[in-house]
Amino acid sequence: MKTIYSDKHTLRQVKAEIHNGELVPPFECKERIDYILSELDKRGFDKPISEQAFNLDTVHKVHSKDYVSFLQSVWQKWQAAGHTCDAIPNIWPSRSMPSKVIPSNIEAQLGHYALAAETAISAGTWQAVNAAKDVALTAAEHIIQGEKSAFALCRPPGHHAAHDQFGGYCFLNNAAIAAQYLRDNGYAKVSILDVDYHHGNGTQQIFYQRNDVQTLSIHGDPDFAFPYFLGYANETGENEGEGCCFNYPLAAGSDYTTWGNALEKSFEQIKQFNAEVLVVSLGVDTFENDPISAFKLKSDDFYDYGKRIASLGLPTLFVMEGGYAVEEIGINTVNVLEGFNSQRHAV
Ligand code: OKP
Ligand code: ZN
Repeated sequence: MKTIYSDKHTLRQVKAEIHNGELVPPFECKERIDYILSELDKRGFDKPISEQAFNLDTVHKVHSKDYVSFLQSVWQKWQAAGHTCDAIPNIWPSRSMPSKVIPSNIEAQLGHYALAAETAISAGTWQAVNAAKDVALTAAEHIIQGEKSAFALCRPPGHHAAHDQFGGYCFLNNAAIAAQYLRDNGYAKVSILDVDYHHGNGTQQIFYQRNDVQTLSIHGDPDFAFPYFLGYANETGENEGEGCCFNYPLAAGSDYTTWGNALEKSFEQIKQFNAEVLVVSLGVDTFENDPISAFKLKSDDFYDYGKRIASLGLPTLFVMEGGYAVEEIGINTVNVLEGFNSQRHAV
């Protein structure tokens, strides 16, 4: 399996995130990628391939143009307003003032386009975000050219990014953009399986009214886990998309037996949908020692579910999402890929 990777991810380095009422070093840090690269190398995976540059056509099919221009220009506007530190949203159009007007003030714009406050924006953020989308598209192109699998080592992650909102460390929805590109290049039906600990709210929202892309997410029950306001089991899709969305919220402390049962249920739906290609939003924050999550998966479990995903027999694009136990992120991520490969070679 080929890995696609961009060193431009290092251009995104923010000072802090708001966590439990204080500013802490960001969990979503550049070192995450170093551990994954070194583990891939250690286990004999091919040297990562650099991303090709893509224009914004596919991006504009899943995100609004005004949102994308905001991402491109927010740092300059923030600086022009006289600020030198990272930009952090802090006020929202909310239930008591539900304005759809976008004020010209940059602090107000941050609130309009943000869904949460933990995600700061720094000087190189757009460059890193844009490169992550190129990584996802380059990997999708490999699938289109006939590769049976590919690994898009994206950073920052994407699955919380909605049609016109950022948050949860995400700006452009890399998996959604890849899925759209697959749709536009010969694949009639795409399933996106999100195994990150957190609900893939952005991916769900983007495809909620569509029947060509099925979304499935296994995650901490939003009653107690971020992003709290989406990801319940009774969200099933709308209009044309009715019946194309599946959520598997699980209790805090869930282990691999419980998690694996949800995985099997998701497989039944993927088969019933007749997916032609699978995009996996691969977050390894389901790991027992993840600092911000509450599931109990062990490192060996990642290898096992990689095998199980391969048993679907679909062309599969893995897109990196979360995972914050930094020293184990490489082992857990590569376990999934190696498990997948082992099954593929067996059949
Ligand atoms: C991004 B991805 C904990 C709040 C959690 C944001 C989590 C973003 C996760 N106090 N804050 O899905 O791994
Ligand atoms: Zn996550």
